[in-house]
Formats: sequence, C-alpha cells, structure tokens
Amino acid sequence: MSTSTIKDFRNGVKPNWCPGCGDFSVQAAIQRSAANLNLSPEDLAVISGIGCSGRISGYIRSYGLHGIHGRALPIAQGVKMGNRDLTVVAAGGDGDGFAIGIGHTIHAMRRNMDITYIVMDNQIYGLTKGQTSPRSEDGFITPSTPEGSIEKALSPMEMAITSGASFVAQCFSADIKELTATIEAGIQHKGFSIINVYSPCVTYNKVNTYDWFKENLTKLSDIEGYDASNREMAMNTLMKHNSLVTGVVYQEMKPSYQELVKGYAKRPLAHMNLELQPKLFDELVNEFV
Ligand SMILES: Cc1ncc(C[n+]2csc(CCOP(=O)(O)OP(=O)(O)O)c2C)c(N)n1
Ligand code: SF4
Repeated sequence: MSTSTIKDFRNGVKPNWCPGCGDFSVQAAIQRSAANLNLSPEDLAVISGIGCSGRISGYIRSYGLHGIHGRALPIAQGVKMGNRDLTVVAAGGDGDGFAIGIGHTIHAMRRNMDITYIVMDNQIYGLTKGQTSPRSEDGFITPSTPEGSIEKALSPMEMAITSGASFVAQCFSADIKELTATIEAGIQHKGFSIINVYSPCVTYNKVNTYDWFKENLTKLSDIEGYDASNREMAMNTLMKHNSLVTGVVYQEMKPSYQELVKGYAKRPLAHMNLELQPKLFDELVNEFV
C-alpha cells in the first residue's frame, strides 16, 4: 500500500514559470510518479541543468542540484555512482540536453547507467528569450533566425535508440496521465531512460502550441500491434510519423552500467567511511612523488 503522497514532494516554492508553461505538468508528474512508487523525498535526487526547465530541481522536495548548462547528466551519473540506492532523475531543456550537453547525453545513453532523464522539449531556448534550439524546425523564425532557421531539427528518439538508451519514450505535458505512467515506468526500468516531453513554451514558441500538438501527435497505444521491444518497428514508426508519437517507443533489457563495473561496491559509497588514515594518505602521496 502506498504511504507517500504528492504533498511529500512539494517544498512550497512557487515556480516562476510563465502561466501555462508546459513545465508545470512535468513537475507535477515527477512528484506524482515518486508518490505512486512510494518513494520518500530522501530516496530521490533531481539534478537539473540551466534553462527555465532547469529550475525544476528547486521546486521538488528531494535531494537536488541545479547544475550548469548542459551538465545535468554528468552530475546525475556521479550521484548514482556515489549512491546506487537513490532514484536519480536528471532534467532539463532541449537546448541543455541536445545543444551544449549533447556529448554528455550520447555517452550517458550508451553507458546505460540506471537513471531517468527527462527533457522538457519546447523546441526553443526559453530562458534566453526564444532563440532557436537544435529541436527547432527548419524555417522557424526567432530573434536569432529572423529569416527562418536553415538547419534541420534533431530527432531525439532516433538518436536515443541508435546511441544505446534502453528505455526511450516521448510524452506531451498536457497528457499528464500518460506522462506520469511513463515516468514511473522509466524510473522502474533498470538502465538509462530518456523521456522527451513536448512541453510548450507559451511565451516564445507560437508555432508548436498545445493545439498544434493535439492535432499532430499519435499515441503509440493507438497503433495496433505496436511492440516497443522491436527496434526495427520503433525506427519505422518514428519515420512514418515524423517522430510525432507519444508513449514508450523502445525498451530493451540489458545490464546497466553499475552491474557491469567490476568490483563496484555493493554498499553505496555514500554510506561508507571514506576517511583516509594519515599513514595510508602518506603512502599514497609517496607513490606519486
Ligand atoms: C555555458 C553557458 N552557455 C550559455 C548559457 C546561456 N543559456 C542559459 S539557458 C540557455 C538555453 C536554454 O534553453 P533550454 O535548455 O532549451 O531550456 P528552456 O529555457 O527552454 O527550458 C542558454 C543558452 C549559459 N547559462 N551557460
Ligand atoms: S519562457 Fe517559455 S519555457 Fe520559459 S517559463 Fe515562460 S513559457 Fe516556460
């Protein structure tokens, strides 16, 4: 029986997101998922990057760290290595994860560490006032591309599958039921989970609006016979629908990074006494001088 409630994960800090921003639902869905999984605030760490979305770690009652731009994943992986007992959720924007942080994103996916990465994808840079992100469609007019972007948008789902992520999902922030269930499934999955959430920026993105997504998204659960364990079907379906699908796109069971590290301590490093005796410290120093 669940004893945690969503209230346990509220810290009373009022988000300074614009009214209507998609990130509100992402915050609520993380809190709801944690309660549904009967976690306590001290079982959870939320690590975020920089951006409007990056503020999320300050709005959830749990361990948390608001890192630097594009660096949520390196920090989150370090936290998980230090304390394997924690549920670690990394979160940030599409600029954070797919522009400045993309190298970290790809390596975290191929590493398959057991953490959940939630990208609030508004196809724009919100915090810095609406420039293009790698997720902006070509032709998109912004202050940084007044003639329209001439670059193709990156596809996170295909990238995640080919990079080795073992749980690859996409959601729409307005469908909080599917979003909550997907975050729960991502947390329960043993390996790297990426959940790309279409999270509209109501202030700077006047193209990819709530109505636009309602018209253009297809739920994978509505596609008869869709099998998320079939990589070929996942890739074909993404191509057929121009990646505009929601649900679990691909899931593969394989050992996580922690399971493969030889000699990795069974007890969390965070719970061990790491104090070095002066004699041992001197011996170690002497090895290097
Ligand atoms: C190293 C570094 N470069 C650039 C910036 C400026 N900057 C802050 S947030 C941001 C992009 C935000 O976009 P996104 O990650 O999509 O998040 P959103 O605000 O849309 O939620 C940029 C370029 C920064 N803070 N640090
Ligand atoms: S600028 Fe956009 S992304 Fe940032 S808080 Fe406002 S609506 Fe949300």
